[in-house]
Amino acid sequence: MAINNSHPSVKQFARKSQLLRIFRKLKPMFFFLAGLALFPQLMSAQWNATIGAQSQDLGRQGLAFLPNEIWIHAGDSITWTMAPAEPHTVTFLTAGQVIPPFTEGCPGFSSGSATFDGTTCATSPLLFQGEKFSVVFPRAGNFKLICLIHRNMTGTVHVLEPSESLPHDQAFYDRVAQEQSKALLADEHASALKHQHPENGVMVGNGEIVATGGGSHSVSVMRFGDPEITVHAGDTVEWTNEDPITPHTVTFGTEPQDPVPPSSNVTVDADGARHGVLNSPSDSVHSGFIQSAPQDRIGLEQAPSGITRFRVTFRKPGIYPYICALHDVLGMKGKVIVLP
Ligand SMILES: [Cu+2]
Repeated sequence: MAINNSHPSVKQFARKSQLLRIFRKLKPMFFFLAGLALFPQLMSAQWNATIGAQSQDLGRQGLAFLPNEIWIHAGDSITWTMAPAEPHTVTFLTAGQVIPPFTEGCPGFSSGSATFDGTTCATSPLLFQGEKFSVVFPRAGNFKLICLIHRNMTGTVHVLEPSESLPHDQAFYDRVAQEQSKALLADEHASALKHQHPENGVMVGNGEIVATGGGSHSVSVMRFGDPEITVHAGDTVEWTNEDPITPHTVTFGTEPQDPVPPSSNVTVDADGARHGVLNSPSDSVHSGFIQSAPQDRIGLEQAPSGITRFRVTFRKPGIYPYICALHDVLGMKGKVIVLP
């Protein structure tokens, strides 16, 4: 029997199966749209950023959020991944909040992830190499990002309404992060560790602050300028921290529990520098934090001058190894050879 295509039931069947085919093709799209209507967070994007950069020998540390400015939509999240051996935090404080010590959090810590909408602070604990921390931003606003242990390590997250268009994509941020990291680690000035020093003078680190549109970051050289210096018994060696931000210590012998104050055998010279005396390579003396003063701001009380200098007088010949108690894990170590 010949099939008559013009027969109404055959026509209907053909139309039906055509509709079914279209529906089958569109089914994934249909469920996707239905899903978006029911669960709007499905539409939210996940962004990635890096914390810190370092040279191969770990001596040069970029203390930075890379990139340090990101535009996202409300509902999106950002995951930060730790690149360097130097620890950092990812911290969002509320407007005007006093910056708390990193040991207390803001107060407390979120582990792994947090939500921040500007009303309640959120901070990671100290993050170490390879660790990640994610923050969800449910509400629009411009939020400052800081690290609780490094001054001048700041950034901004611009959270826009979903109706606004975003200026950049993830590939752009990856590129910016890479460029900023390269620039920090290649910084010429920070490598000039041996300039303008008196005899028996050792530079204790060096660094530079770099400002961008979203905040600032810095590079610190975690090294003693002359890691090995030779003097004579009775001489005094002088260490000076020329980093604009990072504190260091000069520590001979036993490392103290609290690295901030100097050991009890340290006195203060007339010019404000700290001073210790060593009679034997087995003796201990600890400078405490030597660090530049924080930046002043008009309208606020001025900060006292920083204590940036430590002197040690060596009475007896011998080999005196020392470390920076904060950065010895990065290789910040030195030695004073005292000849008769
Ligand atoms: Cu140090």
